[in-house]
Amino acid sequence: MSFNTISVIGLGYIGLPTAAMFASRKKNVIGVDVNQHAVDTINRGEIHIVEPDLDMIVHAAVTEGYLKAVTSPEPADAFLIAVPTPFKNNDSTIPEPDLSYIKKASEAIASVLKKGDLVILESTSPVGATEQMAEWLAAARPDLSFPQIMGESADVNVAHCPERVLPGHVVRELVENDRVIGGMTAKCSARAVELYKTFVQGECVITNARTAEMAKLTENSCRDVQIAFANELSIICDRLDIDVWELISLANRHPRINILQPGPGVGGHCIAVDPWFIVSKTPEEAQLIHTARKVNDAKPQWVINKVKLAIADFLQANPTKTVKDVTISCYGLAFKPDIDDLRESPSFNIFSSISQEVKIKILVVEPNITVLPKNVTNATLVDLSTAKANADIHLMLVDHKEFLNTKRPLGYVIDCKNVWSTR
Ligand code: SAJ
Repeated sequence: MSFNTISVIGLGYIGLPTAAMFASRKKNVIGVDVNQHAVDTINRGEIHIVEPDLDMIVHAAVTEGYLKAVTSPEPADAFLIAVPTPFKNNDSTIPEPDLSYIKKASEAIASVLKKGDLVILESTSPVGATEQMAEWLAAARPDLSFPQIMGESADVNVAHCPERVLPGHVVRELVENDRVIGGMTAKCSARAVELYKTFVQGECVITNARTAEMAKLTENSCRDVQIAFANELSIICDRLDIDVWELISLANRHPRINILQPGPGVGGHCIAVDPWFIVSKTPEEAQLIHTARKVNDAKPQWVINKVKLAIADFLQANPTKTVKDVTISCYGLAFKPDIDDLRESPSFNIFSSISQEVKIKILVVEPNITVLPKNVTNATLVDLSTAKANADIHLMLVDHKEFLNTKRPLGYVIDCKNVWSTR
């Protein structure tokens, strides 16, 4: 059975581009989001998130009548759930995933489900979440059968197909990346492949739902562990007076070594989050993954301590000055290069801690924003040359393209990204 109408629940960084790609292939797409502002913006043919090329695709899809946004689900042939899976707001030392958005989304679509529909969970989820979602659907619709009981003859098919696209490259990666398809049965997988083949040019590789869930968590945990290795090396090298960047480039000349780059910490909404979904499920077994999280989470404080040491050094060398006379320039606040996203950013957190803990003057250069967030009051957003000319301490946090190939400033330099080569 083909899919004439496709519904995407959650119109954020993943859901909206996915909805737009189906619509660009002339499928009728109903996007659902609880955020009225997002719904209104999309229905005007505009977008409420920053992602290259997405605005054109959404504009065309809405204008041609293939994409509309609504606040409550309507009947469709396939439903893709792309809602957030944040942490629970509790005091646990191991953050636990909060599946309440998935529960709400499944309960919302349950009322419009019919025999023959396909439900896909795209949200990054702990192992077992797809089976749990199928239970919630079954509880809400006892008149329909689901794969956990009826297997291949179920009325409704269910699969987990995790998204794997890189922010900033979503439109291209949605089409080109291979896709992991984890159906609860073989038929569920086959139908999910048929759906994604509407626009996916990469291979759709079939597995079961639990393995698909774990595959996504594994990819991001693998990157987290590798970055933790680089971050730990940077701290060891600092103690041993070795240039970590030179060290890594030498080691990477070995044909089987490929060490990633250290930085001020790991940010974003995925790599610093997903490993916890493994650790919270298997705390005894996930020792290395847990340690990597701790190493990466500790790196911002290490950088803050470096800044404090630089201030103490500066004051010792300039005994007539006090803390209030010291100026620091911070270069970059986003969670990674060439984006404007300051959320979950170690660089922003470092900047914010310095501004709260140490009463020095702060200049900030962040080429991707025009104003500092409203809650920041004791820092000034300036251009690169002003920051370089007017600070005693220079803290390079993000290797934005505007900073590359610029001259190292005079004064104390703490370079977390090897932009100004010599330490
Ligand atoms: N980082 C380093 N050193 C490095 C590479 C990255 O410190 O060598 C830092 C970045 O500065 C940033 C963080 O890691 O703070 C994460 O950045 P990223 O570019 O590695 O990844 P994300 O979070 O933008 O996207 C990841 C991707 N996953 C993998 O590369 C395995 C993407 O494919 C996923 O779809 C996405 O997570 C997601 O949605 O899960």
